[in-house]
Amino acid sequence: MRIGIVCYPTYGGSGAVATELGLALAARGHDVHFISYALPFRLRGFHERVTFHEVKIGSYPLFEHPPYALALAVMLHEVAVRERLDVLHAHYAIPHAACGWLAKQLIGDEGRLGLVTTLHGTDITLVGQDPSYHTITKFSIEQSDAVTAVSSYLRDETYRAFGCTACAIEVIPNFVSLEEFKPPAGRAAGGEKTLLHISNMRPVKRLLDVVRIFARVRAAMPARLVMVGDGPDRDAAEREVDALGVRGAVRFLGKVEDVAEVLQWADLYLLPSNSESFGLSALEALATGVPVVGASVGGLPEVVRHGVDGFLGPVGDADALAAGAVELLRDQDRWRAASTAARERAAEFSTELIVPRYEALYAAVVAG
Ligand code: GMT
Repeated sequence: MRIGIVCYPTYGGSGAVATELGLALAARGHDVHFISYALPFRLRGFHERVTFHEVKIGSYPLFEHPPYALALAVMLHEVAVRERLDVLHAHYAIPHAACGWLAKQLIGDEGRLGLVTTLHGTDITLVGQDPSYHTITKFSIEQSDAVTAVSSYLRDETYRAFGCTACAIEVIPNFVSLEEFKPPAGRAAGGEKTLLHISNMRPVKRLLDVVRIFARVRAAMPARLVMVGDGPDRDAAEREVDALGVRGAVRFLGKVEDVAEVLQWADLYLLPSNSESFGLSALEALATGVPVVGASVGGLPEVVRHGVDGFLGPVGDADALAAGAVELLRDQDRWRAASTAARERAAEFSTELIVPRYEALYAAVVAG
């Protein structure tokens, strides 16, 4: 098939999933066209069946905010016609699903383009519910030929918030490459424990809780914290590190290209977010054999099994989450069992199991 993928290129889960999906589809023989305003951050190297189309946003002195969505719709239309796309897959509803719908209108009788939309998280739980975007988000979900959500939680939340009872949303969970994300060959037992957090450091990630959980763990055992990524809450987290007197044990690495390698350092992954529709980074940690400590809300309990491959506790309760972390790290046998279970759990979300579900969906959309 000839598949267009429109996504955000920036550091974040939806762009990561879109890119890994496109690469996996290309490896399975499809022609894949990525369309965005910059190269998606996980799209590295050369791939024979992959093409990147950069959206140019024309400026004009009148525009305080150049209309990216219009430039994107025009580019989607151009690519769809020139490359004879069968399917356009929009990742993150705003504005991609609406732009896909516009591109379809521009195509008119020139051909048929199937529009698939994948809902990822804050496009539904936060941004999409903002009155400025609610109507267009609902409309573009209803107008898509197929809609997927990355967890049952997100599907149900979409029905609840948008009331689009007519739209059948299929849950296709995120996936992970078990070859790329794998436990290190040998892990030293005992000694200093490494706790890891990776994110785009927005308020939803609760970075202060990450630091607070770590400080409590460090009071119980030798430990260090590695923070990967960047974003608006990084400064506040840096200040909390100083306030709690743990500066010597914390490293902020900034954005890292190869998160699979960094995960191999970790003994525990921290994801105490207010809500994760799925928690892709948690799945990647599990695949690396790293148990996860996080909040028992949103879609995270569909990925991490409390008491099996991690610990899930109340949002904002740093004491409870830290106690869970200490319990896991203190007992080497318990940690080893959780690590083994984590890898087994991740195998249920392998690329080989999940990507064919997207292929089947595309085929159904093309068949009409
Ligand atoms: O929705 C967001 O906050 C951004 C989004 C992204 O584009 O980075 O992340 C979401 O999509 C990921 C991939 O499907 C999920 O793993 C994340 O849980 C989800 N983030 C949230 O729900 C906060």
